[in-house]
Amino acid sequence: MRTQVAIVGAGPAGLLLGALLHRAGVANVIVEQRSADYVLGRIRAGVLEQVTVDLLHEAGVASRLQAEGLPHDGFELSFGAERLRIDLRALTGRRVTVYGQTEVTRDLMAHRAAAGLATVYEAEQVQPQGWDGDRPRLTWRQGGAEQRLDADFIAGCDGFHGVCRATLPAAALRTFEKVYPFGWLGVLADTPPVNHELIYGRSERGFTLASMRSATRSRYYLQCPLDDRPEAWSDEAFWAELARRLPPDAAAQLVTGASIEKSIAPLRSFVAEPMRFGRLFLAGDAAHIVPPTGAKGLNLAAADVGLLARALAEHYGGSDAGIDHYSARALARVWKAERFSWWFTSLMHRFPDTGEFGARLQRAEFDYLCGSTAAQTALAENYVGLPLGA
Ligand code: RFL
Ligand code: PHB
Repeated sequence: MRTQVAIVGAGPAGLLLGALLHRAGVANVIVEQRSADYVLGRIRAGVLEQVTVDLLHEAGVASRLQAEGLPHDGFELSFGAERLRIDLRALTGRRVTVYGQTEVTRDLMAHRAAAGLATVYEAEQVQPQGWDGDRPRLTWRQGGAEQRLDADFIAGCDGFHGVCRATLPAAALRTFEKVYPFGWLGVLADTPPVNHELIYGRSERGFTLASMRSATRSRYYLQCPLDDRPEAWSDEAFWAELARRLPPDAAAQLVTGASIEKSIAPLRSFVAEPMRFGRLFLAGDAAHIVPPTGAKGLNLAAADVGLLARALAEHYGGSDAGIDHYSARALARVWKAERFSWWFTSLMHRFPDTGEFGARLQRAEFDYLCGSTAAQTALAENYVGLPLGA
């Protein structure tokens, strides 16, 4: 088999890259190690920046998003019982859209199938090869047979645990990492959300986030110890703990019900530099991870592939400037999102090691936000997302 761009991974980064390249007339094949149902079963992001929504429009995959996505003009922070609304629209003129990663992925998969584009699922032992020369290719095993895809370029969109970054020689790569001493326990339930906008809450008992997927489906998170297990939490225990961490007037609105998903995610900041190695490019979680507090992970993945699709289309139009600048351009924006996600995580969580001094600094930061339009604007402009060229 031969194509122009071989994409590893059918998560949001790989699927959106495939759709954008197809729009630009660049042939591509996606090779994914899991089944489509497995990919759709992962409950992850919920908030899309305008840059991401614009890229989905550009790819021709935004009709359901436009009909069903919930535009949000603001969100709330709470510190104990105190609440502060961040008015995104008034502070930045922009908004975010609440639409689940599962739905984005489903729309991209349907679009890909309708366009007749090749996606190989359940590929075993995927290996990128020849990326440092001029004959890149992917090999994998399927049904006991060795398969091979020759390409001009390989796009590593295979997430944090993927094979592309792992294949690179250690000397070619610099990595930066911060692991946080807690995780997020998430619950999805078919109950109306506690508030019409998201609430990011700091309480004495730890962080909580009240989010949603629709007017009838809520998504909640609780900061939890790293060694906690979802099976250790009954639904009743989860709802009781959530009610203790939400501001009391929001907790009074809580509607409980059976959970339809419960999982724990560790929190990590990670960047690998550079994001290009000869004819191999990294994009999305394959190159960087942010803690979910700023809702930046999926949005960064979309921004990366927006830049990469443009760069590859330019290559086939005769200019290599885009692919030569891809890594530096993407990383400049990635580091700003890393900073913001780290800052927002640091403000809102209980840290076991910073004691009362750390807690007082968090309190002072919250008070500063309450009293300063400048501080609120800085938060809001990062939350709605920096422009693609930032
Ligand atoms: P993905 O989604 O991990 O997809 C990578 C794909 O590659 C496949 N793969 C391989 N395929 C072939 N060969 C191999 N050797 C392979 N190894 C792996 C995998 O099976 C998979 O299908 O990465 P991608 O596409 O870069 O997308 C990144 C996003 O998924 C991620 O950043 C977000 O989910 C992060 N995130 C959030 N981001 C936001 O923008 N807003 C949010 O509100 C938000 N909330 C979250 C989140 C992540 C969370 N968790 C669980 C980590 C909330 C949570 C709880
Ligand atoms: C979610 O709805 O899953 C969600 C929303 C905002 C975040 C993280 C996750 O910051």
